[in-house]
Amino acid sequence: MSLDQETFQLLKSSVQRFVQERLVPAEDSVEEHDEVPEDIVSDMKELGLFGLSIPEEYGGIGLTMAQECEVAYELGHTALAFRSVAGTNIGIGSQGILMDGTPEQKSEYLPRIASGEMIISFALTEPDAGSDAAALKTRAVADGSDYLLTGGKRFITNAPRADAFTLMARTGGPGAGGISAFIVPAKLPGLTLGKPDKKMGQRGTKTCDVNMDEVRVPAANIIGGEPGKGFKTAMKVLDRGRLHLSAVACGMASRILQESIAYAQQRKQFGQRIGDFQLVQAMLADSQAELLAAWALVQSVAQSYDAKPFGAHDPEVSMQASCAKMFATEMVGRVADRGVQVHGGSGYINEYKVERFYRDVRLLRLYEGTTQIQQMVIGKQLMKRDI
Ligand code: COS
Repeated sequence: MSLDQETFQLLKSSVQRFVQERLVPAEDSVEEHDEVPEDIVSDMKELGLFGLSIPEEYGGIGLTMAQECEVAYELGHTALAFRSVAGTNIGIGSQGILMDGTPEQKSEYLPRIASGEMIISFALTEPDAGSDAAALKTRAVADGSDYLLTGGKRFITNAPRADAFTLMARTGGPGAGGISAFIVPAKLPGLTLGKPDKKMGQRGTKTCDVNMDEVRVPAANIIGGEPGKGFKTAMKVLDRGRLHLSAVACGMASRILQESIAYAQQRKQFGQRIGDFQLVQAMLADSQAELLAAWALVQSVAQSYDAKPFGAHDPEVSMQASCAKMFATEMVGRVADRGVQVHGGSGYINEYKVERFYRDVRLLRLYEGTTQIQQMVIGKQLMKRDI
């Protein structure tokens, strides 16, 4: 059950207000201290942001994908670290349980994830398995009614804050069919975290390695209760995540465009506003047109996503989600680059927001599948068409 339109519009305007009144003023503090303040995290929980995508029966808000994208677009209007705090609960951490979990797993975990009481991360990537996710090496060896997990995960978003992980490990032979998805509590003996990663941007976003040495996890924690299904669960989760990130990219492009227009309106050179020069207008115009195109694409793909049965794999929709991720994240890269250009020398100075947004958006083209992986997904699907 999704929210009715009127209630949804109220939620959307609360998020818009929250972004403008609470998050935007805290951007400099996040940049300086590399931390999202705890009182803001509490307010985000209160607003229901951690449970946007989780159905009401589990204590969430139960947005459709199209509605979730609209909220993600609003959250994209500020430093991306804020969204990231709730991002894995909304998306890649929780959705595997929601799509493929047993009724017991859903009722045990989803309410705590929806409220934000439990932070859940998604652990797929490893030092030798990034784009080639099916090559992951973390082993899960059966031992009575448990599995012993040994291996290392890399660049895991929210790992330093996580209470649990949706974690992919190999229970069977090589390739995708040998992978299972586990729910792994963070506080188990043998599970340790690496040092927080130092990143190019997105200060306040927390990532680190997760290392496991014979971590004992009950077999009952395999998502869906059946081994060998974890790769498909991960891919379905990523389809949804890719769409969510496309909406975030559009929101951030809109913010960068606003910053650029404001600068072009007040900065004077050669006796007039720089925005009155056609070469500056051309940059703004290109950004506006590309943003509109990307946002229309994201909304249309989100509707296709909502039209298929929840949790089912429709390769055409997966292909469309990859199109949205590729187009919107590449678009915001260009918009950020023009944003810096419109600001001239000031665009290279940290006190102007475009400098940090330029660094922040660079990650969007990398995580949850690089642009080249999206091209592969799209190309592979096109080659299956019977023309
Ligand atoms: N939903 C459900 N199932 C999917 C799927 C999807 N979106 N995509 C693929 N599958 C299934 C396939 O149907 C196939 O099942 P069968 O064996 O029953 O036919 C199985 O998964 C293996 O698929 P495929 O052969 O296409 O897997 P590949 O090893 O070629 O990998 C890519 C496909 C490259 C697309 C995948 O590894 C990928 O997305 N890599 C990027 C990982 C990523 O985004 N990492 C970021 C980490 S999270 S920040």
